[in-house]
Amino acid sequence: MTKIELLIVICLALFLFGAVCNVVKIDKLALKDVFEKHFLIGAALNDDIVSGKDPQAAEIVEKQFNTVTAENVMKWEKIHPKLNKYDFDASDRFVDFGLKNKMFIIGHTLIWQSQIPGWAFVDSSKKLLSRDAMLARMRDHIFTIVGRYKGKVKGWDVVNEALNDEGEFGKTKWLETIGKDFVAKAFEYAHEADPKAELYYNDFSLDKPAKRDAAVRLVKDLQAKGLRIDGVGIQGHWGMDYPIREDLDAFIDSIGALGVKVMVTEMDIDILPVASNYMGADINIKVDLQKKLNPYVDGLPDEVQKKLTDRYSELFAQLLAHKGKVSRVTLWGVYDKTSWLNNWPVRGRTSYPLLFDRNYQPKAAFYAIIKAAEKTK
Ligand code: 9MR
Repeated sequence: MTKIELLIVICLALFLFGAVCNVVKIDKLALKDVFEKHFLIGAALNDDIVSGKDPQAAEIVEKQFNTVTAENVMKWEKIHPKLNKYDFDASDRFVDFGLKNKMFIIGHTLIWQSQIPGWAFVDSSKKLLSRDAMLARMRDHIFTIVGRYKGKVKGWDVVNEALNDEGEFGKTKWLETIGKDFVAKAFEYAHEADPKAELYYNDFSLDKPAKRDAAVRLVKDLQAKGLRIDGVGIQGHWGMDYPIREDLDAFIDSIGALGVKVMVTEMDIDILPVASNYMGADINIKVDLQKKLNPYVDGLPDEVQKKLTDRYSELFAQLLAHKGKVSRVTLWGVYDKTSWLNNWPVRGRTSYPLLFDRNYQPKAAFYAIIKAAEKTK
């Protein structure tokens, strides 16, 4: 063997060794370790994951995440289906899963106008409850649930989606029965029920200036009343060109300046065509419309996958650049197949919004956000 040949063999061996090391390293990568110095990282869990029906998803969660949120099982209609009946089977499973894995457990959500049965707001003759009666019902709900998981659930989305895009309180039964201080009352009761639990306000579109300013006012109002509020969650149901960079920066800065935590609580990125752009389309092109709205049933073309990957990378780089201000990022689901976005705003689509694909494999976006973290000193 000549010297040159020997050199080539050595280089080749080194290259192969490097590649093998890389594969092993990648297999060992866990998001919770990669992001440890930056923020908690987690996912919303459905009941199949915690009940053992979806063990592959559970394995991903156990390996990758250090915080979990209940996707549905703690919502009023599930946990408190009838006036004098609470159902804790699924929520207990969720909390036990989080405790077993030593995770930061988030309860979602105590007060929301959706996924709540109509009886919650009326008396036995179907008359809207008085303010006092509604407050009593709210207190009972909060005390029963927060009390049960005292010391176990570390943070609560106390109020969800109370504001509208104009920066006013949305017209809800909570507002109608109690008045504007329903938010303050919910925080007051939650704190009484578990004085150590962190308490959050959670909403979508908080990057929009009017809604952001309303959230700032809401936090200041609670603080002025001497109530505990630990953080604001921007849900993070984002798209390829939404939110715009400046607005997200402004949201993080303005909430951060109030001395409370900023969290991305329900992150996913929708790359499917925006359904509302097709509203009012000619009825004759209905079949065509199905195809247009659901174009990737057989998988994502490479160039679309790349766009999604770049978008994840860009958004994580932006969150990381706020050094220490963002305390948690939670993905709204574990893998694409079970994302709510397969059925919203159009039912039965094949969507690709998360970091793991339909076969439980990490996507390019998974590696891209790891790179983004590695680039952040
Ligand atoms: O992901 C949840 C989905 O399974 C439910 O059907 C839906 C019902 O409203 O709620 C979804 O989660 C929502 C969350 O609780 C609050 N923010 C918006 C989320 C997506 O709709």
